[in-house]
Amino acid sequence: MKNALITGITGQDGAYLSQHLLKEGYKVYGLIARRSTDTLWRLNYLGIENEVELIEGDMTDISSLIRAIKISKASEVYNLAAQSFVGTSWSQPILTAEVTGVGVTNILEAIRLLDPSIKFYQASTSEMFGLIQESMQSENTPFYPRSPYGVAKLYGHWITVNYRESFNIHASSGILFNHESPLRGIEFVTRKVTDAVAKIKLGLSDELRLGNIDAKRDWGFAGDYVEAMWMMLQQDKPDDYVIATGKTTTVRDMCKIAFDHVNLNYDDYVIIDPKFYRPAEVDVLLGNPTKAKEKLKWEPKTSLEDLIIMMVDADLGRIKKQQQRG
Ligand code: NAP
Ligand code: G4F
Repeated sequence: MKNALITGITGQDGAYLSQHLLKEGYKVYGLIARRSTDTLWRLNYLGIENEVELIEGDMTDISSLIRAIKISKASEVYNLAAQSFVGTSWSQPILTAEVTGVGVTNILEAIRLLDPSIKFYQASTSEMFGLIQESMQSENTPFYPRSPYGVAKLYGHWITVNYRESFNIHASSGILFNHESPLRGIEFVTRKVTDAVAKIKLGLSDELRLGNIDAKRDWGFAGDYVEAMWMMLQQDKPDDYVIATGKTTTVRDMCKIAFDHVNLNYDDYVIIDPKFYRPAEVDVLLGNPTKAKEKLKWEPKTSLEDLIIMMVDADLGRIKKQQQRG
């Protein structure tokens, strides 16, 4: 049996990746940061809370990472932990740099010191393309990050490449475009929309305040994307891969899908609120997943329509359950 350690196990991707690795027969360990509130709701939602082993630690504390690698005896480490919300990266740029950027060096150093044969996955991002330099972004497109988050992730990406080249570590960087699910944090735009649509449909709200709805994203389903992470670590050689659908859609059209699903007109409820504009915007992202298709044999399986409908239905179900509980 193989052992895996996931940092960020309590996040959206951490939950789906745990589920996938358990299905593949792994013993799954997760790094859990100390919080005053419960962060296990996603593992709970998937019914796997008791199937994973949690080890306390923080990306900014290398001693805790060394301890987690020692306890887990992991042969694969998936580094998903991050301050991952772009908006927050302008209000907490130093924290974002320390967790999302330097945190990657902390875990790579822990691997280098303890056992450089451990395979490593870094959760890189399409945010690194930012002000896009090519209409469709591939592994060869130059980067131009537009937020403190994007800058921190670019550091994480390059330190991963550097440890691969310097120390021969099997370290791969997945450049994942936006991926969503019913487990997405409520602050991200898809989930903010699907949650609001459910509340409006059930008479609990009558408006949805958004920022730049002309922004375009290449959205896929998180459940499909975590499979690509695992596939990268099963390759003979480490490498970098773009994971995307190859389609881009405006926030406006994504809203339409969500409202249409419950027979409402988005125009009657959406209010543009400059409060949600960003100091610098990533206007459009569109990924070219050809390399992943050819080398990993990975393909996205879920359409944006199916994804948004899945999310609206999950939010409707969740709210109805809460109402029943009183
Ligand atoms: P997420 O839901 O925000 O999860 C982030 C995870 O990181 C949570 O488990 C969080 O723990 C943990 N974390 C935050 N600060 C930490 C710290 N100091 N020490 C230890 N753990 C810490 O993010 P996600 O959507 O699953 O994304 C997973 C990774 O992929 C992130 O690195 C993200 O930046 C990257 N990424 C995401 C997307 C996307 O579209 N989802 C696209 C490209 C790349 P708590 O639960 O305790 O807060
Ligand atoms: O859902 P978002 O907050 O995601 P964003 O900024 O693209 O970042 C996500 O995807 C990245 C991959 O490219 C990840 F690396 C990152 O960790 C995160 O998961 O915003 C999407 C778009 C933006 O253009 C934003 O300006 O939606 C626009 N938007 C418009 N109104 C809004 C809102 N975004 C949010 N969060 N809230 C709004 O009210």
